[in-house]
Amino acid sequence: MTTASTADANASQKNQRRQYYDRIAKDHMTPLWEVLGALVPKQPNSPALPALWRYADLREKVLEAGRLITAEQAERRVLILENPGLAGQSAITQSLYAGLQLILPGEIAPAHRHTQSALRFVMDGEGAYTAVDGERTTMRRGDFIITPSWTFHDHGNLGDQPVVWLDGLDIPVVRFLDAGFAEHAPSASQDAMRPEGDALARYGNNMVPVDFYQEPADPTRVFVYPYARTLESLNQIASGKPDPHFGHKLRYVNPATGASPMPTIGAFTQRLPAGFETRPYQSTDGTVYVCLDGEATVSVGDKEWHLQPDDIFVVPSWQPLKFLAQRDTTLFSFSDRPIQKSLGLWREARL
Ligand code: 1HN
Repeated sequence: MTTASTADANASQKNQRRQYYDRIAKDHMTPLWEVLGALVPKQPNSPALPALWRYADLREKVLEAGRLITAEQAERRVLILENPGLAGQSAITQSLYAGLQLILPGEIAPAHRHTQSALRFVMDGEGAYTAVDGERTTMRRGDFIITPSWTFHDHGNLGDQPVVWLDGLDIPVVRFLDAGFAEHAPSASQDAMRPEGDALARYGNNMVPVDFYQEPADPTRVFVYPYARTLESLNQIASGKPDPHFGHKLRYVNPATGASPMPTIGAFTQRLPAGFETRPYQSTDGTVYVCLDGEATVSVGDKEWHLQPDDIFVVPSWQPLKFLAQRDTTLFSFSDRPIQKSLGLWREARL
């Protein structure tokens, strides 16, 4: 056959296939062979993009929301941090949602519960509290607070400053599974059933009540991990030799089981000593980071940023990650690692 007739034959075959696809589409069928490579990629190829939010630049815009809508009107006054590769999906990674929540002095965010699990990471201001299933905790910068699935929670600000924290939720996971339920509590503020600090004293001090035995997948009763305690650990271990990929990195656990505090979201704290450069690292759990303290250069895939305190950035699945710390730098991070681990899907590459 001549080249011209081969081209004709190819064009005709393409045309026949296209017509065939159009016909079977009416029966809600579609050919696998056109999409197989995309369905089963050789390695993760997330549509989520590396992205950075500089809180110092965004703070005024967050506070502006406080003049446009009350916490009561909004139910939760939050600016969603939406991944630029996932526009319209209210997601920062394929599995996780993140947002900046503002609560002004005197305001309350009314009590409700939902099947979505949530974490709070306190960033700005003092005087707010979160109540989880009848116990309040005062929110301080760097505190990691959780509201496990189906626990009632409300927030309030008893102080004289705006308070802002980062919310992290497993909203996209629950949406994907069509397993979302929610309800309001009978009253806007939960009555205190236990004094502040009760859960931490009972479950968070290397002891548990004598008759308490927990199922491995149950969330922890410790719902606040105070930054003061995290700092004690980081400061103590920082004199040791840093891991080449992580520096000094710890994962938050349910102290009764050693598992992640919640079954869908894992959280981590990390110290990079001044002058330390990490080896490149990849993992399948797309991860949201907050720079709490210090100064570092981070590269995520083809992006590079100079990190300052309060910067938030996202590392999508399998994007190479590398840090160079100019000063002692403290990072908080969270991801869907516990889901991937429990399904046998989690992978990492230490380069
Ligand atoms: C929620 O309950 C909170 O309780 C924050 O503070 C953000 C985003 C979507 C759905 C529920 C909160 C939320 C949320």
